[in-house]
Amino acid sequence: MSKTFSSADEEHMRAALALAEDGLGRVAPNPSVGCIITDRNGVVVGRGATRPGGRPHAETEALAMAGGKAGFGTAYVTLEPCSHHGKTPPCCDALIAAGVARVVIACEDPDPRVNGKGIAALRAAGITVETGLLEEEALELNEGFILKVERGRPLVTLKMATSLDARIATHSGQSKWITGPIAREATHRLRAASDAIMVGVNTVLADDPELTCRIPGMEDRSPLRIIVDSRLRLPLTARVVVGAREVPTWIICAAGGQNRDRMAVIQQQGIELIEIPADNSGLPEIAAVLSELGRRGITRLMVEGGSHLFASLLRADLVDRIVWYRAPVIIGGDGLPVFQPLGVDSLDLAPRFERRHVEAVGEDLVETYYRSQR
Ligand code: AOF
Ligand code: ZN
Repeated sequence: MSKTFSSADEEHMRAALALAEDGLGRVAPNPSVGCIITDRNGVVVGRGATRPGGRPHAETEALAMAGGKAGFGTAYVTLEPCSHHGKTPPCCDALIAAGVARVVIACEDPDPRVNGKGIAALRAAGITVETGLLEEEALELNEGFILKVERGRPLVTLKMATSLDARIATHSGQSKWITGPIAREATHRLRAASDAIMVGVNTVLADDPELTCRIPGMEDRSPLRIIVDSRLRLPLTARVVVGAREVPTWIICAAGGQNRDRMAVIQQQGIELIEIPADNSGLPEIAAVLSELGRRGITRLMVEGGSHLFASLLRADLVDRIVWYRAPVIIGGDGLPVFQPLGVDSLDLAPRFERRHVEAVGEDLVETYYRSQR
């Protein structure tokens, strides 16, 4: 099916994608959608994006801004408009009522409540519907939402900052700072675009991180923090514990065998404790952890360390993306490696990634990798 879209169509869809991108990290469990509405003369009269928390939907926002000027116009949406009566009325009905003549959609909504029914409803109302404009970009933007719907787990992005030789600390444990300030700021931006940040307890013990977004003006965009702490070793003095009433914080521990008093004390700090059955090594089973996060509505998970958690995710083939900051410094083989052993016996079994992007950030380099098709 080849469709011809004009350069104006593409420009409007790009604008809609940019609106959607800004919502990443604050709309879960919903997808972040962008919508541009033009009037019958092709003049932009409405812009909208899914609001923080996931509602209202993008189309509602854009139609409200258009205020009656959408008649015979076009709506550009990054995701198929919804057709279900959820927590808000269907966006399809709103577009039909507003009298738009044409709807251009980047990609379909995999949510079984929608999944083609939105497109069908618009067409049944006599609206011209065209799909697939900038589809790849839209699929990439929605990957967290799509994975949650299709596999019941969030998009998993590993973020690491290492030396040139993939070390995260010296043999004495010194790790501050391997990469420079620009790379660190970029990390905070990535945090803002995530629904949750996850680390292993060893990372908290070693670095006592805050795991918040501290870019001036973006402090309210800190995501949920999750610490995998199988035996509840986290000290109550850790920054993530002390600040748990300001920034929501969950601890994931192994189910059963935990000290009940310790659990109660942790919960009293405002922390949500989640018990997950352990695997053979006594750690919460990682696939079950991700399923539980998906069930709780997380679509975009950023994992910031450490080397054990990275290795568990890689071993289970649950890594979708890697954002790797690399500093021009060499620590050597006695330093702490970014990955604990993976037990790779032959190269064809090693998890392989595709490089999508390389960029200089100050003195450092950031490389972005996507898991090859599996
Ligand atoms: C749209 N535009 O901006 C978004 C959509 O719980 P509800 O009622 O908010 O419905 C959530 C579902 O709506 C979600 O799973 C997805 O299918 C769709 N999200 N749809 O038309 C939007 N965010
Ligand atoms: Zn909707």
